[in-house]
Formats: sequence, C-alpha cells, structure tokens
Amino acid sequence: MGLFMIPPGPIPNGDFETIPTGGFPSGESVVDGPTTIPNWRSNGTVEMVESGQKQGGMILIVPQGRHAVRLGNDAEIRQDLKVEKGSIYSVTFSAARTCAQLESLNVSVPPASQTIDLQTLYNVEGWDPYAVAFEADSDELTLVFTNQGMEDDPTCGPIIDDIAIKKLFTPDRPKDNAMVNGDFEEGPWMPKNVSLGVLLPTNLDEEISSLPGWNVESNRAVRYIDSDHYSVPEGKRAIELLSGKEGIISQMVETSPNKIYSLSFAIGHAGDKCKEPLAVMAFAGDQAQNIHYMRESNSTFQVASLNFTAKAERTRIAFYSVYYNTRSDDGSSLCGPVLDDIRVMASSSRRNVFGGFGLRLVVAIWVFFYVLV
Ligand SMILES: [Ca+2]
Repeated sequence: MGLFMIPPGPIPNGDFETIPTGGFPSGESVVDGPTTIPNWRSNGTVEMVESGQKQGGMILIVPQGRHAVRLGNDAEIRQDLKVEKGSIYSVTFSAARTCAQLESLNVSVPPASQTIDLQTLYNVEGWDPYAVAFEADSDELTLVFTNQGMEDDPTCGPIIDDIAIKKLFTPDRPKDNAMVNGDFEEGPWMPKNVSLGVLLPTNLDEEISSLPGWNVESNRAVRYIDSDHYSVPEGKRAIELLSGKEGIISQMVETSPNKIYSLSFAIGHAGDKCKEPLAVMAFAGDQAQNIHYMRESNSTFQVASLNFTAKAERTRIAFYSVYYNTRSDDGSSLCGPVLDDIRVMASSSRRNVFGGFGLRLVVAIWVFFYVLV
C-alpha cells in the first residue's frame, strides 16, 4: 500500500501543467464538451485556461504556472487518490472567481462536502489558497471539485489550480499545557512558492480540521502563515486573524472546575504591511480580554497572558481580531494580528489562591505587634 500512497504535496497533475494528448487547447478558444485533462475525469463545461487569456476584456487569473481549469455551470472534475483509511487529510488548492459576484466552489470527498465562498477577496491578487479537511473512510478517496452555480454565461465559474494533499496528525498535548497544537506547527500543506498563506474557512468539527485541535467558528476564514513569507513568533507556522469578529478560532480544552489557569499567547505583526492598530479579543470560558499589540523595535511580537478560573471540565479558548485591518500598500487586502504559541497552564495554586491572603496575614501580624508595642 505504501507504494501507491500519495506523499504530502501536489497531487498528480494538481497544477494542470501536464500536457494533454494533442496539446493544450490554443489561446482564446472555448472548448466545447469535456476536455481531456490528464489524471482527471470531468463532467460539464470544464475549460483549461492559460495565463494571459482574456475574456470580455478581462484577463483570466491563473494562480500558478501557465495553466488552470475553469468549472462552468454544474461542471466538475474528480480524481481518485490512495490514502490511509481512518486518517484525516487536508486538501490545499488555489481558487479565483471569474464573472459572478456570488461564485462558490464545492469541494468534496463523498459523502463529505464543503462549499467555499469565493465572494470575499482576501487579497488584491484576485485568488487565494484554501485548505479543507476530510476523513478517509476507506483506503481510496475521490476528490471532487464542483461548481454548483447557474450563471447566465456558462463560461463563468471558478478557476482552480495548485491542488495538494497532506495527511494530518494531531500532536500530543504538551506536558503542563492543556492546548493541542497551540503553536500551530501542524496544519495544511503550504505551497512553497506562494506568499499568500493558506485560508482556513469555517470548520465546526474539531475532529476533522485542517488545523488539528482547532475550529474556525466564523463564516470568514483565518490565514495560516509560514515563516518563509511572514513574521512568525515561534517555529515555522502561525495564524493571522482577519475580518474582525467575523474570523474566530477556538479550541475546547480540558480543565478542572474552580482551578485557576493562565492563558498565554504571542501576539504579533506578520510583517505584511498590515495597518495598525492590531489587537485580539481573547476568551477563556466566560472571561474575555482585549490585548493590543505594542510595537517594539527589537521584536515582531509580544507575549500576553491572562488568568481565569475554570467553571467546567471543558473551557472554550477563542480569539478574534478586534479591528478590521487592511494592508497599507493596497488598502484592501485583509490582514490582522498574528497569534502563536498559545498555552493554558494551571497556575501555581499557592501563588494565586493564597498570595492575597498571605499578604493580608503579614499585614495583620504587623498591626498586631504595632498595637502591642
Ligand atoms: Ca508556531
């Protein structure tokens, strides 16, 4: 089985650069009927598009290399992949919309499926990388991209490119820290030459998440970033929060009721010309605190912490960006504070529970002797 197992990274012809039998369709012609795309099966109007190709005066966007595919109304492409049954896989792909304002793309590994909204543009390049996760319920899965839209112009529809897959693992919970993957080092495949990070759309099932341990609760995405292209506080990966309170990540952690914990995290600037101020709202159970990033000359991040008393056996830890930030160079690409190295640790009970009491005891003894003397 290992022989056929797909390694992490691009899937066969996931970049659509493999030359089809008979060559790529020439420049500006729209192909009627199914196009033969190596390694893929297709249905409906699936068109190979080339960089520089125009449609109605608009240059079509090809995210990577020279070629990509566009899915017309109700069109789909699919590919079978050998996988490991029971494992969680994350699929990374790049997508752009063409004509419609309400384009969306359905990504599925039947029976599971997820629809990605392409309405929001997160940057001015006109395309974004996304990642979605699936559980393999057999040792072969079918990856399907579908355009479920019905536009008047059948050649409209999302453009997709640069498809990769990665088997995820859930890191062990560190000793003395209740967070899983709080340093974000485990996550989806990141294309090496792409400087846009990878968007993580809504994900409500913490068991099947491109970011193991974490949920993206909101209807807007958060951005998974790498240290090759961004300032990352710890290790090689971190999260950039986008879209104010429309972009929320959360994790349920195990806690002991009535015990005092310290939630600490790094908050920083991604080094992407994001316009300040940057701040996060941090939640631990029913407590919330607003933390502003303070720029220091020698560091791109700072460590913040807050104490909370657990009320239950599970406590929700969550973050969103206080502001709706954009980049100063283009004024429209979405950006925000960077989060990393999140820890939830039981506070030293002596210091926190008896600290105040101990001080009062000292004062009481002092008063007692003062009165005696
Ligand atoms: Ca990290």
